[in-house]
Amino acid sequence: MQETRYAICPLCDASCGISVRVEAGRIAQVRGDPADPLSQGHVCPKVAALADIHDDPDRVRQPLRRVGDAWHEVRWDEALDAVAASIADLQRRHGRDAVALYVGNPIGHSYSALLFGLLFQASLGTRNLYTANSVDSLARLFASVELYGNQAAIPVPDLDRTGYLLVIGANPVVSNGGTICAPGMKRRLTELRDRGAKLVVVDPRRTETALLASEHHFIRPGTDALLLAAMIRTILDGQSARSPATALPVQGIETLRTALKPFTPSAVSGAVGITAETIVRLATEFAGALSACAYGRMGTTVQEFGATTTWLIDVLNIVTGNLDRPGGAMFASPAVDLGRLARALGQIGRRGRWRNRLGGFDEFNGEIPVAALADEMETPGRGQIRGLLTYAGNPVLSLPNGTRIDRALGKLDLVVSMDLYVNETSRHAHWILPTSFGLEHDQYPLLFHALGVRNTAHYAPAILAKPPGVLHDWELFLELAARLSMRKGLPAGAWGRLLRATLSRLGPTRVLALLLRMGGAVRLADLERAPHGVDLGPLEPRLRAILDTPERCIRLAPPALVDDLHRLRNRLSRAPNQHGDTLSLIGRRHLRSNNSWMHNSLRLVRGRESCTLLMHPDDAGRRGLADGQKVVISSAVGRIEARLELSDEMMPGVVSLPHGWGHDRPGARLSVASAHPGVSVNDIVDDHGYDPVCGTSCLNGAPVSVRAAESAAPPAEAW
Ligand SMILES: Nc1nc2c(c(=O)[nH]1)N[C@H]1C(S)=C(S)[C@@H](COP(=O)(O)OP(=O)(O)OC[C@H]3O[C@@H](n4cnc5c(=O)[nH]c(N)nc54)[C@H](O)[C@@H]3O)O[C@H]1N2
Ligand SMILES: Nc1nc2c(c(=O)[nH]1)N[C@H]1C(S)=C(S)[C@@H](COP(=O)(O)OP(=O)(O)OC[C@H]3O[C@@H](n4cnc5c(=O)[nH]c(N)nc54)[C@H](O)[C@@H]3O)O[C@H]1N2
Ligand code: SF4
Ligand SMILES: [Mo]
Repeated sequence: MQETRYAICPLCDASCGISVRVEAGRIAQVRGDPADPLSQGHVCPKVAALADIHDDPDRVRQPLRRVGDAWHEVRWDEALDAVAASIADLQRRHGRDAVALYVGNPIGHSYSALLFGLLFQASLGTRNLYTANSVDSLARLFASVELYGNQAAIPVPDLDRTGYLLVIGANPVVSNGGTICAPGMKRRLTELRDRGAKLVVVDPRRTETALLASEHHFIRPGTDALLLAAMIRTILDGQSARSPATALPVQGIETLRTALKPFTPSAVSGAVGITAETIVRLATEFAGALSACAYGRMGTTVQEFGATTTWLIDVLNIVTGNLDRPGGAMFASPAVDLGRLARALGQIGRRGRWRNRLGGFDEFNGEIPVAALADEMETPGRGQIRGLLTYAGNPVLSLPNGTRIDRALGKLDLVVSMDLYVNETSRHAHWILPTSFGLEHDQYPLLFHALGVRNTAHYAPAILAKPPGVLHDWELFLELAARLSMRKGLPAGAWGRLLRATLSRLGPTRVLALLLRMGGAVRLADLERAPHGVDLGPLEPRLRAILDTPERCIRLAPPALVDDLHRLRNRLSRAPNQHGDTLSLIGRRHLRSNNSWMHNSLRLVRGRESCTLLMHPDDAGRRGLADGQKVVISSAVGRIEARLELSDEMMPGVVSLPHGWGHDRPGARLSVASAHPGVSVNDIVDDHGYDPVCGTSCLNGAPVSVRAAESAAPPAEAW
C-alpha cells in the first residue's frame, strides 16, 4: 500500500514541511511540501537521508547491555530497572552530583522530549547537568536574559522585509540558519537582493552566503565585538539626544556611550582587519537604511567574546531603532508562547545559584558549561562525576578536547546512552536505551516556531510506526523518572508515581493541546485539520509583551557585559599573528552533513571528501605546502592529520576544518561512517578555552600550527 503523508523535517532549525510517500510502512520518497506556508516546498539534500536513518541496519532497535566488548540485547524492564538501580546506587554512595546528564542538540527537534525531559531531569536531581547549549547558543541566551530578562526572548531578522542585513559569523545558505527558522535561505537572500536591499557578510571565510552578498569583509576570528563596538560608537557619536533608540523602552544608553568611548574605528581597525573608513561607512549605512538588521550565529557565539558580541549585535539593532519593527530584528508570536512557558516552568535563564564543584563556572538555567565536564569527570573527590547519562548527544566528537572526554568516559562506573546508534560516545555505554526517531512520533516545532521569520503553526502526527523494541523519548524519560523516584524512596516518590500515571495517560499530545489553548492563537484540532501548517501572518511588534526585566525596560548596559569591555580593550593590544607560525582555526558546515551523526548515510558521504583543511594559498606557500597534501594540525591539546585544500576564500592567517568527523574509533557500529571517517577537529580544540562571561567554549579562533605530514603523498582519488 502506498500513501502520501505530510510531516516536518526534524533535522535542523528550518523545520521544512515535507510530503512523504510511505510504502509498506517505510519511506519511499521525501519531497518539499509546496503548501507549507513557511518553507513553501524548500528542502535540502539532507532530507533524503531521513529514510536512511529510519531504515539504517546499524540503528539500535532493542536495549543493549555491554559486557566487556560484547553487546547483548535485553528486555526493557530489565534495562530500565538496572539503570535506575545503578543511578540510585551511585547517588546514594557518592552524592547526587556523582551522576551527570548530557543532553544533545536533537532534543530541540522533539517537543515531547523537551517537555518530558524536564521531569526526568528533576528526578535525577543532579547539579551536573550539561547540554550542547554551551557549544552552541548559550551566549545568545545569556545576552537575552541580560537585555530582555528572559532567555526565550530571541530576536530574529525580519528577513523578508529588511532593507539591510548584516550577517556576521553565520553561513545560513549552508546551515539554513541557526536560532532562526527561515527555510529556503538561499531564495530569501536572493529575493532580498532582488528587491534592492543590501546584504553584508562579515566572515573570515568567503562563504556560500558571502557569494550572494553585496559586500563581504574578512574579519580576524574573535574580533567581532571590536568591530561592533566601533560601529555603535560611531552611530552614537552622530546621534542626537532624540535617537531612534529613545522610542524604545531602554535604560543605560549613557553608560553604554561612556563604556564604548575607547573603541574608535581607528583603534580597532588593526586588530579586526577592516579599515577605519570601512567601519565608519558600514555604521553609517546601517544606521541610515530604511530598515536594517544584524544577525550573528556560531561565528559570534562560540568564541572568546561570545556573550559580549551577541549583546552588541542586539545593541546595534536597538540604537538604530531597528528592534521590534518591521524589517528589523523582531520577536515571533508563536502559538505556544515560549516566554510565558519559560516563566511558568522557572526556566527564564536564572544563573549563579550554584557553581560547579571545581569552580570557575556559574550554573545557567540549571546547567554547567561543558568546558567543565572533562575536569569534573577526571578530578577525584566528593562530587566527582562517576556516571554519565547521555541523551541524543555525541560529546566525544562534539565537545572540545574530545580525546580527553573519550578517555574519561572509558573510566566511569556507569555510562548510559539514550540514542539511536552505537557511536563514538555510546560505545562506552554500559547500557544503550534506544528511542524512536523523527517521523515515528508526532511533531510540533515548539522552539523553532518561536524563531520564525513569519508566524506559522504546524503539527504533524506520526507517520511511521516505531520499531517494536524502542520507546519514544518521552516514554523513556517517564519510565526512568518513575523508577528513580521509587528507588530513591523520596517523599516525592508517591507524587512521582501519580504524575507518571497522569502524564502517561495524557501523553504529550494532550499537553501540547493544553499549551496551544493557553496561547489562544490556534487549537490543536485546527492544526490537525491543516496538514501543511497554518499561516499566522508576518511578524508584529511585541516587545512589551516580551520584556521580563523588573524595570520593564531593555537593559542596554548590563554590568556583566559592560565590565567585559575591559577584557575586550585588552584584546586590542594583542598583536595579530598573521605571518607567524600560528594560524587561527575556525569551523565550517556542509550542506550534506549534520553535526556528528548523519555520516552513516551513504548518499550524504559519498563523493568528494569534505573533511579537509581549508587554507589560503599564501599561507601554504610560506610553509611549502601544496593542495591535496596530508598535513598535521597541532594545538596545545592534540594533533590530527587532514588533507589540505587551498582556497583564496580563506582569510590569510585563518584555516577551517568542519566538526563532527572522526568515525574511526574502535567499537562503534557505524558501517558507512567508519569507511568515511575524517578526523575530529575537537581533538585539537582546547576544553580550557572558553568565554569567561558565559562559559561558552571557544570552538572558533583556536591557535594551531600546520606542517606537512610524514606520508605527504596526495591520494590517487578522494577517499
Ligand atoms: N548542513 C548543515 N546545516 C546545519 C548544521 C550542520 O551541521 N550542517 N548544524 C545546525 C546547527 S546545530 C547549527 S548551531 C547551525 C549553525 O549555523 P551557522 O552558524 O550559520 O553555521 P556555521 O557554518 O557554523 O557558520 C559559522 C560561520 O562563522 C564563521 N566564523 C568563524 N569564526 C568567526 C569569527 O570569529 N567571526 C566571524 N564573523 N565569523 C566567524 C565561519 O567561517 C562560518 O561561516 O547550523 C545548523 N544547520
Ligand atoms: N568544533 C566544533 N564543535 C562543535 C560545533 C562546531 O561548529 N565546531 N558545533 C556545535 C553545535 S552547534 C552543536 S548543536 C553540537 C552538537 O553536538 P551533540 O548534540 O552532542 O551531537 P550531535 O552530533 O548532534 O549528535 C546527536 C546524537 O543524537 C542521536 N539522535 C538523533 N536523533 C535522536 C532522537 O530523536 N532521539 C535520540 N534519543 N537520539 C537521537 C544521534 O544518534 C547522535 O548520537 O556540536 C557542537 N560542536
Ligand atoms: S533545511 Fe533543515 S529542515 Fe529543511 S530539509 Fe534540510 S535539514 Fe530538513
Ligand atoms: Mo547547534
